[in-house]
Formats: sequence, structure tokens, C-alpha cells
Amino acid sequence: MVKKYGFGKETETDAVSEKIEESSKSELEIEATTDAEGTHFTMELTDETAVYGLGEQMRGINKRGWIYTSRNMDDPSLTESRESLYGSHNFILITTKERNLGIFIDATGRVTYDIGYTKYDELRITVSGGFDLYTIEERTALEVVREFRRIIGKSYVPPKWALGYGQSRWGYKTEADVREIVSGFEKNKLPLSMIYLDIDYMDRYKDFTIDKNRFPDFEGLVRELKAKGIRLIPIIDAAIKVEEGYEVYDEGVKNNRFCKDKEGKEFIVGVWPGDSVLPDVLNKETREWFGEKYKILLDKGIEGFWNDMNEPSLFYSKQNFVKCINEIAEKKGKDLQAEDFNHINYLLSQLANNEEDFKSFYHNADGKTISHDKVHNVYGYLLTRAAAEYFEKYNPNKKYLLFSRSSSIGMHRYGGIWMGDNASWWVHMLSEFKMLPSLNMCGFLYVGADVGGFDGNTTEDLLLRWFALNIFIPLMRNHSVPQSRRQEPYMFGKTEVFRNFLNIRYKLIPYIYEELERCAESNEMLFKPLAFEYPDDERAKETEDQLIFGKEVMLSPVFEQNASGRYVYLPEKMKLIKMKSCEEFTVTELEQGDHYIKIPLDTFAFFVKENGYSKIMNYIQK
Ligand code: MIG
Repeated sequence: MVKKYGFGKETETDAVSEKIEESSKSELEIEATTDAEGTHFTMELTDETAVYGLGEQMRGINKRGWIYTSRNMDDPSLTESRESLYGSHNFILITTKERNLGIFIDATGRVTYDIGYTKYDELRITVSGGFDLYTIEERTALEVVREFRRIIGKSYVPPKWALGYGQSRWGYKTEADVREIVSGFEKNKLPLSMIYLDIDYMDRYKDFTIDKNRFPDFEGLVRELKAKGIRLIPIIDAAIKVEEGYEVYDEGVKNNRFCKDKEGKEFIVGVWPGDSVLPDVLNKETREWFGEKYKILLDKGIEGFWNDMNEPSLFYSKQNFVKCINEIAEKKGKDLQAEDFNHINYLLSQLANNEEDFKSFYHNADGKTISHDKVHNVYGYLLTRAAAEYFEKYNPNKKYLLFSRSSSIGMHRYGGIWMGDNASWWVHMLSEFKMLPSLNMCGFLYVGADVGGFDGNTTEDLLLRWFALNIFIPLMRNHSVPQSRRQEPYMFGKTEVFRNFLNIRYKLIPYIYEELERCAESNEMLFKPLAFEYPDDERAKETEDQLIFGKEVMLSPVFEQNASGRYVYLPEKMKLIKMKSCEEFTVTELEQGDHYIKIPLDTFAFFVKENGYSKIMNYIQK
């Protein structure tokens, strides 16, 4: 049963698409108090209580024992210490044997979930600002999630080709770079469906422009690649360069499309293009206007985009940068000491994504003036929604690929997400894996992390294991930073293994896509924790490095370097399929219980439930 309670929402988010009547607060069974910090909800946690959800976050699938915050943030150090990442996914599920309770906080500002961090046996949620609270109580965890997903509306499903393999790298700068990648894949007989363009394709980082020197015949290239079944997927950043004569900027200034400072002037921030302004997407007309800008690239044959920097991520605000430099300049001519060095470091470290800056610019949320800090968490969602709503107008009969870095619940209807700036670390494979069910709970089905790791140098074994991990993950994109070791699958020795893994993926695409569509249609999770599927199995409850995919598959990837296998827990009798390629594989039946499974580097292994075997085999042998 779903219940809604109003706590003075800042602005409409449309996160919930179902119309639900408000209940009287006297019916609310959770203890609620209000103070200067915001509204607090407190609940006792028994030893057996597990807490799930929160979408994109570090740490476990069971979220107990840490404090999480919803505050969309571009910070590339994805470590266990983090309390928030790029998205705000305010849905949690509290489970015991007796009870399955879902809580959704439809808020635009900061929310904190202290899940047994301050007090081991207490859950304390703190919401700053206004919001709507939804409680969902059902018989099982899966039913709570289904009910929640039903009220937030149908999840985004990409075009089928978007389940192919995508090659990306921040550093493909020119038409020649792109052609070199294509030929690398062709020569090595590796399938490829997408090449991603990072910020360098633009004319000086101006959205919706193309650098003519680097891409003299952009449309020709798009056509040429499409004939080979490869789509070019350009990046779009949130901020717009300040430059007279640049159409997007000029139009935006003329029609008040950008966020303003308290005097009503455009608020200037610094991002890749230098001085920039932020589209005020809290405003419906601005969303329509910004969305329509995608036409420029759609008209050139582009069929998909990735939206970046939309937390929004700010290197600095112009006003703070100036202030900071002035303060540093005061030190000129002095006998500089360590404390000066530390002070300067500190000043510089405070420039990016500064909360004071978020308080100093304003939105026109369809008539209501709101400071950015109060609506920060829906900014990326609304930017992405702007694009999706325009695609619908541009061609209602076509599916477009769209995913975003920043997000909040509501955006799940418009696009997918990628998990941001991970690193070439083994532990980040596990982070990707663990975020899958949490994101599915919040409606995001088309998701994935940068395969191979974005930052730092990858290794061939890491990349191989990562390919194997992503075979069942809808968004499979290899992406990396310019300074890192190249990580295209033909840059190492075991090209054949990469080829085999990709061929297995391509064979499975019809199955994965069918499951994805089914889960979107019926509000199911594509990736389920074992705990949800086997609620009475104590071992299943604590297993976080295995997941159920769809109806019949269980995944148990290898997450450690130099491991040639791993322990797997089977909650029921299953068949183990070990594949070297689509032609060469073995099938073994295993009983319920613990098993050590050998999984060499050149092998992709997964499990199927009894009833799923012939179905899966049909796909593989087609
Ligand atoms: O400030 O466009 O997460 O995927 O390659 C960094 C450059 C901006 C961050 C994205 C990453 C992308 C990079 N971007």
C-alpha cells in the first residue's frame, strides 16, 4: 500500500507520475521531528534489519552501517569514504522477516540517511527543505519495489543497438582518430556499435557546435559509420560558453534562459569553455528551448548522446575565483612560509562545487524564484529530461540513446546513467556490480560503469574480467582518461579472448534486451540481490558478489586479480555454463550449497536456474 504525506515541497519534480492523494499526517507511523536542520524520521533497527536502495552510492548492497547523503556531486575519488556520488536516489527499503517498508523522499534538496552510523540500531533520515514523503508497504521486498516503480512510471528503454559494445576515450579528437578506432576493430574482427565523442569534438567546448578543423565532414562520417552499424555518440555538457555571436548563448541571454545572480544578471561559472552560464532547466520553457538545441546534431544523423557535468559541476564561480586570486595576491612580496602554502592550497580547494555558490544563483521554477541549493539535486535530471522530451517531438517513432552522469528519480523515465569517474581498480568492478540492484530499485535499468576504469592505467587481466562482468550489463562502454594507458580491446595480447567475450555478448543481446523491456514494462528489477529472490535463505541475504539477472540467470564474476576462480553460493540447484566462446563451452549441474568454481581468464562463467537452461542455450546457439 502506498501513502503520501506532504511536507511543503519546494517545487514540482514529477518524480511520481501516478496521482496519489495525500494522507493525514496522523496516519504516519514513523516518528517525525523538525528542527533547524530539517525534518527527521527515526526508526529502530533490529539486528536482522537490512536496508537497501539509494541507487548510485558506494559500499554494500545492504546499506546498513554508514551515512549516505543525497547531494549530486562531481568528485572523482570514488572511495568508501564517500557519502554521495553524482545522483540522488531517495528510495530505501527497510526489511525484516515481518515487514517490508519502502520510503521515498521526493525532495530537491539535501537528504541524509544515517543508517546505523551514529547509533548502530537506529535509522535517522534528515531532509532539509520541503518534500513529499511516500511510504510503501507490501508483503515482500520485490513487491515493494514493483509498487514503487509503478508509481514513478515506466523506465527508459534505449534502442536495441545501444546494448552493443561502445568504445570511448577522452582523447579521440579528430575524424582520423575515429577512423583509426574503427579500423582497429575491423582488423581484429571485434564487433562495435558505438564510438563516443568526448568534449574535443566541439568548437572550443561550445555545446551543439563541431570543430570544423577536426571534423571537416561530420555528417559524412556519421553516415559512413552508420553504414557499418556504428553510431557516433557525442557528449553534451551542462554549461554554455559566454560568447557573443554563439547562437545558444545569445538566444539564452535574450530570453532569460540562464540562472541569475541576486541582481538578476547571468551567474558566471567556470567549466571547460571558461566563462559559462547554466541553463535554467527548472523552467519548462527553458527546457523546451534547450531540448530543441539537440536538433542541430540530430539533423546531422546523430541518434544518441551522453550528458555530462550536469550536477552541475563547477570548477569555480567567477566571483569566488576573483576573490580567491585577490587573497593570494596579498601574499606577494612576503616571506612565504608553509602556512601560506597551505592557505593557498585551501583557498583553491574551496573553489569547485562550492555550496556558497549554490546559494548565490537562482532559478525561475515556472514563476517561483528558488535558490539553486534548494533544487540542486534535480538539475541533471531536468537537463536530461529536456533532451528526451525534445527527441519525442523530433521523432516520436524512434528510440534515442541517452544517458547522464547526474540524475535523480524521475529521470529514470528519460534516460540511463553511467556511474561516473571510476578508476582502473579491481574494487571498482565490484562497485559497479553492487550499484546495479540499487539503481534498478530506483527505476534505472540502462546503467553501467566505465569498463576498464576511467582513471589510471588498466591491465589486460582487469579489462578481461571487466568485459566478462559487463556481458549482461545493458550499458557496456569502455572509457578512459587521456593520460592513461590505451585500453581498446586490441591493445593487448589476448585479442581473441576479448573477441570471444564480445561475441558472447552480441549473441545474448536479444535475450538481455527482451529482459530489459520486460522489466521496464512490469516494473521489475533486472538485477536482483539474492536476498530479494530467496528471502528465507540466511546465506543468500549476505551474498553481495552474486546477483540474479532477470528470471533465470545468476551472475558470479571474478573480482580479484590473479584469482583463477572463486567461491559461489548456490541458493538452489543450478547449471553452471562455462564459455570460452559461443562454440566452446561446458555445462555442469551443481547442487544447492557452496562451490569453488574455476574461472580462468579466458572463460566466461554464469549460472542458470533449471527452468532457464534451454531458453538461454537457444540464444547462444542461434
Ligand atoms: O571534467 O569530458 O565523467 O567521462 O571523459 C571532466 C571529459 C569532464 C567527466 C566525465 C568523463 C569525461 C570528462 N568529464
